[in-house]
Amino acid sequence: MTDEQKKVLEASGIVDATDVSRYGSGHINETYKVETASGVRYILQRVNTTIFDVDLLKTNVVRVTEFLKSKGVKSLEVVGYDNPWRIYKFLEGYTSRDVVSEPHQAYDVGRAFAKFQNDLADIPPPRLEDIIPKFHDTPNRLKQLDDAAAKDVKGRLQSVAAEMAFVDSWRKNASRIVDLMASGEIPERVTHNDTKINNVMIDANGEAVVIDLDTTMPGSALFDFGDMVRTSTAAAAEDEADLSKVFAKREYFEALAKGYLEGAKFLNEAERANLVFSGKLATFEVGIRFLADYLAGDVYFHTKYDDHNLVRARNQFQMVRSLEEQTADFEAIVKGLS
Ligand code: ADP
Ligand code: GN1
Ligand code: MG
Repeated sequence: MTDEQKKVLEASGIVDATDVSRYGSGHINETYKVETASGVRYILQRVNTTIFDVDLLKTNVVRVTEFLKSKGVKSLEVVGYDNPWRIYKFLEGYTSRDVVSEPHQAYDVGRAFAKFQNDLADIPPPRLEDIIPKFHDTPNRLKQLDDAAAKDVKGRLQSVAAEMAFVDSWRKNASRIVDLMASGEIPERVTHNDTKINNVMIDANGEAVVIDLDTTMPGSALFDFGDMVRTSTAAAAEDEADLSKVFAKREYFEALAKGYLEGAKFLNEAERANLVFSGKLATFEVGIRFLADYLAGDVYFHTKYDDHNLVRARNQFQMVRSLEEQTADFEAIVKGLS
């Protein structure tokens, strides 16, 4: 444990820490597990200040967790904030995973995020802060990719011609959800915006707690569902390099959609009609963000090796292809569940 970590823990009254070790597989913050002499454990995080305004983020996280607590909904428990650090109680008995291995796990994820959206639908005003503006504005994400390609700071552009060609073939689809939001056909809701599978923790009884609340802000339910499709229907991890292992599994999609639709009774027709599309678009969007970061020199997502972001981007584009191939089948599943 560093002196800084010790000081931060002590400022929150944690004076008996015995060990602080890196934890989890998040791409943004530095997460540590804290052990103490009394046996009580904590999560200590160094919030990524190049991405987040910690004070703004704290405003949303505290409002969201306190509102959920007031409703008796189990959520993250904030112990303290000490910019750029924060401490949560460790969720004992709950685990998160990076890939589904049984359909019921996808069902649990769908149910958990539908409940999360439901629980927050009546959070009192004011509107939550836009923590990262244009977070799910896919045309803006394309612009960021194009800017990174134009700059090509690492001279990597020539090696990604096939990926850029795939992006070009998909550009026409990028604005559909932002356009439907602008026209009012798709409503703004309080959404999580980062519903990847390891942002939900589940106990032995299937009870879920939604974590990583940093991007909980106004958004579209479709990007929440889309990111669930991206991560909870995948047969392999998002950085699996062997593309023959990368595809969306029908039985996981069916379980996920069932779990989500059982809880998300509030969806309107336009939202329902775009559920399957949202999976493709959210996966495409993350793919272009990984590719843009690869071109920009790996400055946003944590990486473990040189081409990590490129491997992730290829993987995501393969998932888009797999979701495209199964579109008619997945549409039939959603219809059958509605
Ligand atoms: P990032 O923003 O970097 O993704 P997260 O907040 O998602 O960071 O935390 C990373 C990982 O740490 C999670 O996927 C989860 O496994 C673990 N984690 C986070 N908060 C808790 C908690 N309160 N209790 C136990 N584990 C947690
Ligand atoms: C990041 O923080 P984490 O690892 O849960 C990212 C998401 C991406 C995801 C891709 C704030 O999520 O938007 O979809 O990586 N979070 C932020 O795996 O950018
Ligand atoms: Mg996370």
